[in-house]
Amino acid sequence: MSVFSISWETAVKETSKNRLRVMLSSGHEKHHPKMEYQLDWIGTYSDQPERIDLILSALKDLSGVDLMMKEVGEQTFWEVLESVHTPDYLKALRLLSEAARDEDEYFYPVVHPRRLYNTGLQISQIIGYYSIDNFAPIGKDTYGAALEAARTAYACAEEMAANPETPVYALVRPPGHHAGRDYMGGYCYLNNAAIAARRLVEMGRVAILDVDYHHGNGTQEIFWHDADVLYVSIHGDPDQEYPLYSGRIEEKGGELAHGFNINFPLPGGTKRDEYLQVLDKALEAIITFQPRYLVISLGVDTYKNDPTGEFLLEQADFGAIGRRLAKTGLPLLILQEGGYDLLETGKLVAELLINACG
Ligand code: SP5
Ligand code: ZN
Repeated sequence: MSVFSISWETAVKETSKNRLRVMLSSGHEKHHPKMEYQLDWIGTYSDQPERIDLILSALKDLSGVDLMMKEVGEQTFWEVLESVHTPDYLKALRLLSEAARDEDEYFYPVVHPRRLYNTGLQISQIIGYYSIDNFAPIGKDTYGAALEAARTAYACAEEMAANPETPVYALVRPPGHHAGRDYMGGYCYLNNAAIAARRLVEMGRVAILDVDYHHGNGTQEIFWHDADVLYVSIHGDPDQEYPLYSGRIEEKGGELAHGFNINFPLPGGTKRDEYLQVLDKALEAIITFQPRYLVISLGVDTYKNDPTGEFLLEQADFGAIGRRLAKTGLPLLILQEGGYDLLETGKLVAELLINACG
C-alpha cells in the first residue's frame, strides 16, 4: 500500500497546524450524460464534470492542502463494496456500461419492471429494474467512474483510520447518497458515503451528517437497521422536493435501530439562522451518539443560486457550517455530493473546508 502526497506549489512553505488531505476520483469526466428530463421538461444534465474542476481549482488557491493518492487492497475494497451493494446490482451496472457502443450513448430507463427475476429483460428494462428514477443514465464509462468514486471514498476511510487528526476530503463524482443497496437514481450509482462508513465502522461507531439539499434516501436505507451508524440529514422538505418519497421526520430507523435515523426537512426559503439552528440540533444528536468518526455528505446545493434547490444560504454561511463541524472535535471525512451552481460551487466547498480544518 503506498501513499503519494503532492503539495500544490501555492501551498505555504511551513506546514500550517491543520492541513487538509484531498483525494480526487479519476476518470469521472468520461461520465458525461448530456440531458435529464422529467414530465414536461428536458434540460442539461446537472452533474457536469466541470463541477469537479471548479472545486479543484478553488482548493488550489488555498494553502495547507495536500492532494493525495492512495492505493487500496482490491479484495478488501470489494468486500466492503459488496456489503453495501448487491452483487447482481454491481453486475448489472457493469453489463449496462459495456452495452453502450460509443461515448455518446446513454441508456435511460423507460419502464421499471417489478418482477421476481431480472432475466430476459432488454437494456432499458434492466436499467429500469435497478433505478428509482431517470436521473441516472448509464454510458460506456459510467460504471468505471462510479467505481473510482467508490474506491476513492474507501481510500479516504483508510486514510482517516490511519490518521484521524486532520480532515480528509473526497472530491468524488458521480455522487452517491441517492444510490441504495440495489438501485441507482438522482445522479448516483454507488453510495460513496456508505462505503466509507462501512469501512470506518470496523473501528467504532460512525455518524453520517448529510447536508446535501436532497434527502439521502440511499444512505438512510443502507443503514436503516444498523444502530452502529447514525444517519442525520438536513434537506428540502420531500413534500416538495426530490426524492419526494423519503426524508420525513417519522422515518426514525428499523426496529433494532430505532432513533438512529434522524431527518430534518426544511421549507424552501430557509436562510442562515434557521439553518444553523437546525444544524446545531443535528450536531447535538451526533455528539450524544459518541461516534468515533463523522462522515459528511457535503452537497452545496443549499446555496441560494443553486438550480436544483430552494434554500437561501450565502457563501459565508458555508464557513459557519465548517466551523461548527470543526467544533465537534470529531475526525471528519467529508465527501462531495451535489452542488450545481457552476459559478460558485468551488468557492462554497472551499469556504466550508477551510473552516472545517479549524
Ligand atoms: C446528488 C444530488 O444532488 N442529486 C439531486 C438529484 C435531483 N435532481 C432532480 C431535481 C429536479 C428538480 N427539478 C427542478 C426543475 C428545474 N427548475
Ligand atoms: Zn442534492
